[in-house]
Amino acid sequence: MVRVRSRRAVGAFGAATLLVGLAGLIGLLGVGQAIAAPNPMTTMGDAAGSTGSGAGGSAAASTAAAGGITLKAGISSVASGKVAVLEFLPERASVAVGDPVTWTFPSTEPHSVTFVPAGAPQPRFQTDPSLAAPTPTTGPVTTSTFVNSGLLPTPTSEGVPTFTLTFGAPGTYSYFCILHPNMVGTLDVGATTEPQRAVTARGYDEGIRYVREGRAAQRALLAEAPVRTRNADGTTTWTVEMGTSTEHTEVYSYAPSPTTVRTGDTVTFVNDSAAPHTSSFGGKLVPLDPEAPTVKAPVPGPGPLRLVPDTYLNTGWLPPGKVPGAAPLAARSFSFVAGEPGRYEYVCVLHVPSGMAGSIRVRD
Ligand SMILES: [Cu+2]
Repeated sequence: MVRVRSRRAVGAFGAATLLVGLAGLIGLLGVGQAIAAPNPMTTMGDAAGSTGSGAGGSAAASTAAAGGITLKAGISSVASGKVAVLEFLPERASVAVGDPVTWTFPSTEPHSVTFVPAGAPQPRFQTDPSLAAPTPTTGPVTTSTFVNSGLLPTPTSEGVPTFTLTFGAPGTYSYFCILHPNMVGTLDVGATTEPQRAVTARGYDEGIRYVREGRAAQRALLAEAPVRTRNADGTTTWTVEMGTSTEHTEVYSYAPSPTTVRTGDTVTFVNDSAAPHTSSFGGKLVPLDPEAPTVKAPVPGPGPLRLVPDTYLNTGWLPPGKVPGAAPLAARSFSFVAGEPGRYEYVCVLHVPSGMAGSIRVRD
């Protein structure tokens, strides 16, 4: 399986305030309160991290009240310190034939819940963008059903979107996310539905483990000293990593970041992660749609580009490096030359909702 991790996300340009620590961790997972609450189901909608609860929350509650279970399709939050868990939580659960299974989509990163007929290949958003739209079912799911939630949340989603299915025949069903090949879940459909409390607790344990994994990778990345190379002309080239990846997470931090560079220095962004990223300068001039041609391609053209204030400058999508058959380093790198002094803010258009942003200060 090709382990390309691509991302598509649109959203408001959120403030990248980081609330690290245990409170952030619990806030991210949300399930701490869910476990403690008398009725876990009614709090599932609040277990949404930064996105808050909404219509989806009450939908999940009413669904669960009917005897089904509720799972999460990924978790992430700016409050978590820019770590996104790319897993279904819990990864495996049991449900009775006919009982509803509801997935909530509390992540700032979009995901899908997609079932294909047994033995059929898994389609990918990267090769079939039409999969972003849902393909609903007309009845209970069987092992020969194709059903796809589409990518959720969408750019216009309010609250926490949910997706509910029932199953018409016993069996072991595996499902996946069209964006994240590592994201695979299993449902054991049979005679009994396990208690929501057990499902929630297991999802919580898995989520905690994965967030810790991502946070450790993030700490290691942020602890690295700025990478610099002296050039023959006396300038310096600085290398900045665009995030990093672990088995279950993506970390949306630019690092190691030089605090200050001099006019004439070069800043080279390199993507060694498992997801595509951009470095896009220009503040309000940066388009919010990752799929826009002016986001996918370098603007105004191939690098190196000179940093100019109040100007849209864009690397285009730099492909991931931590995947089999990754693009060569040159194709995953993009350079800017520091222009006049000032502070230059940049974001990853794909991961703005996850707080992926940075800045470069240029002085003479
Ligand atoms: Cu990104």
